[in-house]
Amino acid sequence: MRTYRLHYFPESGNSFKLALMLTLCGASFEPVWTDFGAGVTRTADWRARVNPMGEIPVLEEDGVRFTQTAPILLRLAERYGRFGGRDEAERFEVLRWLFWDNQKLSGFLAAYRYRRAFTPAPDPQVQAYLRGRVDDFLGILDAQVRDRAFVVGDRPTVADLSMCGYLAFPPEEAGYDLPAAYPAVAAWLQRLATLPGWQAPYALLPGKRLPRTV
Ligand SMILES: N[C@@H](CCC(=O)N[C@@H](CS)C(=O)NCC(=O)O)C(=O)O
Repeated sequence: MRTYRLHYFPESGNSFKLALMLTLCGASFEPVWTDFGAGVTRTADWRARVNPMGEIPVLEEDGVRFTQTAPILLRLAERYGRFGGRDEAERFEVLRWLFWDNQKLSGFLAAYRYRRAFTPAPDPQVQAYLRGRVDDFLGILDAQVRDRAFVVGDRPTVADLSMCGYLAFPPEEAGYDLPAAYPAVAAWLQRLATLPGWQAPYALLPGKRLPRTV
């Protein structure tokens, strides 16, 4: 049996993506809480020892470290035969949405939510810019899941697990009323939450939390 250690902090949606995938695949992991708020991931020591990219999450599989959630999710999909695409066309779609999510939805939503909920006095101009981008991306996701159960059709894939990473947290953190503004996204999240083994972010990512500003 493989052993996993996940370096994370509880507010990290990127960490949630991996914790959720492992859990849905029936794999357990040792949570390695990391003091992101104190700037540990910015230190030369942490970067030399854990991740030269200076990012959380880091997943250790049998002592080998891996970073970047998209390729890790794809690797786990292959390893467990779960949540991958069924054929070439689906695999292309999974990749397409994973790239989009990393650059767009998760990328901007993570920055917007972190400043909104965990940063004292964020710059309102920066927030307005980020919110405008997130609004656009949520509209794109809403259209995608309006007439299909999951992002790539009738079955959940790692594209869904990636894209829900920052949307599964308590709504007051990002400040979106999804059922009102993006009803298809809200319904899609509810479908994901019925997957056997699903757990909410703070249930999967325990430990000391950052002080919330909203
Ligand atoms: N594309 C990366 C994003 C990872 C990421 O941005 N992690 C955040 C925390 S959730 C981080 O460590 N940010 C530090 C920074 O941007 O300097 C992934 O999928 O793993």
